[in-house]
Amino acid sequence: AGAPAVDLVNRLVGRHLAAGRADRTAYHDPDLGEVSYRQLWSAARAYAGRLRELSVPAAGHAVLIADDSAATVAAFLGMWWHGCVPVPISPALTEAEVRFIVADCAAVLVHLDAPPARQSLFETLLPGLPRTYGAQIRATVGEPEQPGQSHPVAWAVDRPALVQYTSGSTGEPKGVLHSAAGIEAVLDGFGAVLDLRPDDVTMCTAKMSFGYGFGDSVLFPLAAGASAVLLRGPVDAQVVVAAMRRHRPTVLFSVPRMYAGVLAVGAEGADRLRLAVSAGEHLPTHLADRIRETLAVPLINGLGATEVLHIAVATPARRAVAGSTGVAVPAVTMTVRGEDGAELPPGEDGRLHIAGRCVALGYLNRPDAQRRTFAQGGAYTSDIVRIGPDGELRYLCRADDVLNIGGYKVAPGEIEAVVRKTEGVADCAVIAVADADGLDGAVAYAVPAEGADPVQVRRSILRSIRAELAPFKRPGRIEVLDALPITSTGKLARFRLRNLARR
Ligand code: 3SK
Repeated sequence: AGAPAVDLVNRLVGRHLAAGRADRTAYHDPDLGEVSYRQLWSAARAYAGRLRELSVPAAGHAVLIADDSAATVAAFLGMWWHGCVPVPISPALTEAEVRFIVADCAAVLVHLDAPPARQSLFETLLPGLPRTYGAQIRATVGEPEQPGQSHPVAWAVDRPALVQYTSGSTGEPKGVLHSAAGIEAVLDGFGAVLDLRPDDVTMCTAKMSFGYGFGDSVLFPLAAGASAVLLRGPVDAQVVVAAMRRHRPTVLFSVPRMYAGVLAVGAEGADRLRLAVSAGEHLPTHLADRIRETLAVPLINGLGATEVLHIAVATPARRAVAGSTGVAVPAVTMTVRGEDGAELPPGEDGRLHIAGRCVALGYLNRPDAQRRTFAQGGAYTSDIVRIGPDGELRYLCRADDVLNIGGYKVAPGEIEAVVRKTEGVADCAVIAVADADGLDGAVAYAVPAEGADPVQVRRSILRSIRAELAPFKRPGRIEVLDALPITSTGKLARFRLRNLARR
């Protein structure tokens, strides 16, 4: 007998129709308004029908370059219905990244629903592949069923059902292969911690093309039969507060940097909030206290990684321990391990290792990185941590050079490469520097070429990073120096740059 199978579309949507919840709102879509579970189901079914018409091979990878919308979710579901593997990527990625990912996963289809300027760029960038432009969400109440195959595909639990790309320390994105078992595991794991109800209205400030947003705007609210508010376009604190005022969510998912912004703007629209969730980057204790006090709700601080699909370690909502990142969520085992992979006792610093069904199947086409990360029966998350005598996890720092800017993981080398090739630049180094809230931001230090005007060089760098880096990868500060500090062995003295940045 083969591996057991799970019908993802029924698990997330179909069963709400069967349970008489078809007309409940699944999404508050920025363009369409309220979209019901019935409409979502019909749109997914019709989208799967379109994939069949296009002869898209089942089991192939289908890249979604799309902003958040109910139509994007219908496309995800339609892909699962048809049997192909969604590969969501951000429309803000550079041309080179998009081209790399489409080739790396050997995409059989591209779903394009990006802002107009990016849309036409991708049109010319990606010739030759079948493409779709958004699922049709119709007013289906009382309308005949849209065409499409009648039953969604059942996914063998051990085969890839989703690919999420993550930045590596070299800057080359790595495709993480998730199984249907992994999806079920996060629903039973962090999903159980969240305990969403059908009358919850969730809102997540991270887009669903990133792991955190995918879980918070697709998996958890749909599995619970709740409704989710979607934010289209660039998301900043003003946008979040305006959407909170309008929709008055009961559960807010965000990252520490955005919480700091929301508190600064004045957190209106929080009157129905019952829970706030923070993850993506380290949450400093004083910011956690301010969030709890200002929003007046319990706060979950979580630690997740793309390699384990979502949050694997979290603080229980009702018990705040200063400085803690919490304990393993249900069905996850967390251990701290040394360089040799051996488990370390409480109190010792080491690499965080997660075991459980949420651990991904591995990386696409990266056997070496896969061997390093997926080992000892689980996966390493790139965090250096310690388990305290109370059994709670304390986050210490990252295990690699990757920057974490507001939850986005960015390789410093990627920013350095863009700055270095700017006219008039001789050298560059990028480091993370903590701001007044204790949150990391990227600072780029550039050295002008001989004879180049430093003011001009700074302007040129700003132009290149705007042209070549996605907004979330852009350094917040650019400093021009005569030379980069080096150690006695001739290496870059990052600690001296850090001291400079603090002055
Ligand atoms: O922090 C992360 O990198 C992350 C990744 C996937 C899902 C959730 C989170 C918080």
